[in-house]
Amino acid sequence: MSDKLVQLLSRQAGEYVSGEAISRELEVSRTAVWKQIKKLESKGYVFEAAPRLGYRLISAPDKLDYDTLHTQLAGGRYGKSVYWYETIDSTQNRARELAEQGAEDGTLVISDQQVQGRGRLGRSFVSPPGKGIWMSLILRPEIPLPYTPQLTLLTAVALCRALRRVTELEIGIKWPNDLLVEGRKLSGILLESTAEEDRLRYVIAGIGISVNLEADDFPEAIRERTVSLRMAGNRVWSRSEIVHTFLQELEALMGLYEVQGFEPIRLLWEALSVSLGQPALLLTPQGERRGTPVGLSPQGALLLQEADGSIQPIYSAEMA
Ligand code: BTX
Repeated sequence: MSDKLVQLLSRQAGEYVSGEAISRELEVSRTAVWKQIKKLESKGYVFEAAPRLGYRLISAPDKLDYDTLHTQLAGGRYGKSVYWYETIDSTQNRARELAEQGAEDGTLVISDQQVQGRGRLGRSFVSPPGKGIWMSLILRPEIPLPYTPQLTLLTAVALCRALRRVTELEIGIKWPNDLLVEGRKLSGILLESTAEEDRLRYVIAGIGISVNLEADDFPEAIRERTVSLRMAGNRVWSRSEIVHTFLQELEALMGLYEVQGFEPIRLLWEALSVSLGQPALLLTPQGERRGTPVGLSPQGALLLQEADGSIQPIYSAEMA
């Protein structure tokens, strides 16, 4: 029935169709029509309902399926192998299993929905179906173990550049790895690495992007702090185009990093950061620190200028 309803409204190309006409054509009650509309909305369809006029279809959900990704990503360094799921606990878990089984550098695990999407420090990451990008990339970089945090910064730069390229929205990086638009969080990056005797075996770069979510897709507790590209740009975006553009940017930046080291990445990160020059409170494992972030060190630590004028490198912290 929901297919028939979509067909019927699509035939009218954005025009209103009355609830009565729909219920007549589909031979169901008007309450049943309303229930189907609600069900389709939860899958990413957007309708406008107006008293007396009925319903009209504004947009259909964006498709992110295996075939589209497989075709679009063939030929690149990242995403040569794609593992696509309709629903999964967390793409991080699946990517780790695949990495342990020897999956190659650049293997991409992506799911339309996650039921246990996770962030840092045990926080959860909201990952509803049909509207976001929830993916994990297996990386096997040949770098010394202490350089691993540089990859978080590199991933954030690649993602920020890709999202700006596709949407032309003013997206910035909040240290270390959140992407913000209009001061609200749009995307998070979670790098989990596995080492053996001081050698980096692999890194799982988990990336969550709230692409086409609506405000009420976010739980109330975080609604004020979060945003989607759809909310910021007032339109539905193609998720496969974003994945493709991000992987292209990542490939270019990783190439640069392998040849020239962290310096060019550091400069790009600083140019895209919204954290520099703003007084901040940092929660470090050693306690609270206040100051103004002024840049990144050559290794990738955040340089925090404290009240006495001294500049301290911060390697890991939460920015309040
Ligand atoms: P984080 O701990 O920095 O961010 C988690 C916080 O972000 C939450 O506490 C909440 O405030 C906010 N948040 C939750 N869901 C969303 C959302 N959909 N959009 C914007 N903000 C949100 C950041 O952790 C790292 C997140 C990585 C997520 C990816 S998704 C693919 C992969 N699989 C997986 O389980 N995690 C990663």
